[in-house]
Amino acid sequence: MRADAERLEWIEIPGDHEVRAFAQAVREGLGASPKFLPCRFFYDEEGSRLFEAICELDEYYLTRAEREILEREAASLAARFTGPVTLIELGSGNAAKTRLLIEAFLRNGAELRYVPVDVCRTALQDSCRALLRDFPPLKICAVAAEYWHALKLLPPAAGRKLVLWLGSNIGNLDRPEAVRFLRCLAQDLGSDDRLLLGIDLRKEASTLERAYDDSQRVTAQFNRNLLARINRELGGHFDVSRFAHRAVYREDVGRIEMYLVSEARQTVRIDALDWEVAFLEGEEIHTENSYKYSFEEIDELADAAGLRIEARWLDRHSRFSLNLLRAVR
Ligand code: AVI
Repeated sequence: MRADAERLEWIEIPGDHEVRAFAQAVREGLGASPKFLPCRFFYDEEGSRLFEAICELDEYYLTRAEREILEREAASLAARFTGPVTLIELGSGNAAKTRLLIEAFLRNGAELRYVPVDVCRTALQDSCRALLRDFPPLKICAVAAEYWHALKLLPPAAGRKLVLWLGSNIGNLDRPEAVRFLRCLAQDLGSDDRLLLGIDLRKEASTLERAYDDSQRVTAQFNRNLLARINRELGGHFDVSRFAHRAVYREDVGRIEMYLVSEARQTVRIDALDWEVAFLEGEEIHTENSYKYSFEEIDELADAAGLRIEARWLDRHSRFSLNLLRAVR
């Protein structure tokens, strides 16, 4: 990375705040009834690697559908922007799909700065290294933080701003929180700035449940990694094989719910918390919600957040939507 040092700026909150936040979340979530763990803690190094593997799965159609839209629309999207552009991406991961947009902007001759935001430091470092190598004109300012912290850490944008929130990451926020977060984003959008929002659509339960409980069991491993992470970082003594993965679609609320289910009555010690957690046989830990949206729900979401939809694109099977929004002034 040294040779590219002048093209890379790095922003993060110093100290071990992420480990402390994890310890606090584990104490609170496993002490609650019913038990839960926040899904943002999926993404340590191993979790990010497993998520990348999920994105390659046939059953997990979201990534391919969004990629298909970006392949089709990247050039016309980039053409909407003139002058210098700052591309801010929330939850950038390996930035694989973002490359399509970066290429399109650079092809247009735009002076481009990329601001990836991700909670996983390693994923961020790896993606920055690869992007700097592959796109010599690109400047990057990386922000290692979770979403809410990141909003306070973002550098001032040069030129027009395009905020990317892809992959239906918004689906992991409860609907009211999604509105609150979008409202904060909208406040920082000038009249020439835009938000590109990838949102997964409501569909039949069988397709959704296959996407979140795949035949190769990668999602099961991704889910169990939360317990493995407790073992690694907090001195937990979980036998992860004694917890089953469960994913269910609840049509009434329009969300996939993921759980880890204790297969036996058991007690697990967590050294760093000096604490023993008891599980009944069949007791569940709720680990993730992944909300799906109808077109009406997307319109309502935008409205409630002070945003207007300027364009909406779908993949050819109408499974996934990419929405271009601007702030209402
Ligand atoms: C990152 N997020 C949008 C994924 C989703 O679809 O909710 C996380 C995921 N969980 C299980 N598979 C993928």
